[in-house]
Amino acid sequence: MRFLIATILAALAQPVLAHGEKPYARAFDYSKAEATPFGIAADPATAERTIRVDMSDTMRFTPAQITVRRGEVVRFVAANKGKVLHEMVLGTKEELEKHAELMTKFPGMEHDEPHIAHVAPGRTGEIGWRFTQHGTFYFGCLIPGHFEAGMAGRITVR
Ligand SMILES: [Cu+2]
Repeated sequence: MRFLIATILAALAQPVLAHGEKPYARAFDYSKAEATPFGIAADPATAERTIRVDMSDTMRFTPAQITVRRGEVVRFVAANKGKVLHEMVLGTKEELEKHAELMTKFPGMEHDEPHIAHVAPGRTGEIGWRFTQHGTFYFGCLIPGHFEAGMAGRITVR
């Protein structure tokens, strides 16, 4: 009986851990979101605005220039139009550059954080975010080689 319960629990836990369309829908507790220099994770269900960003195997985001208002909750929907894995990672320029370098050294590195959407080919991923500071921020694809090939975009917070 104890074994059976453990098996059922393991089976139930599986979908929460798997990379999916909305990896944080169930797993991430937005009330525990931590502030970063580029803002804070926010429940995409409360977003005032949805911004769709396409990702392609030509190593480009479309659009690559986005303007948001400080304080608004934005729901990014990142659509992978290519045939390889892409991801949308929010950050400062310095942070993305540092992270891209790490990814090149450790390509198997996995990370599930609310400012990152890993998206399989043909799928979409979601990020809910509130930009808390005025300024210029960035997003990039940190799959090894992609950021270096120019797979990045800019977010202006007004
Ligand atoms: Cu990519």
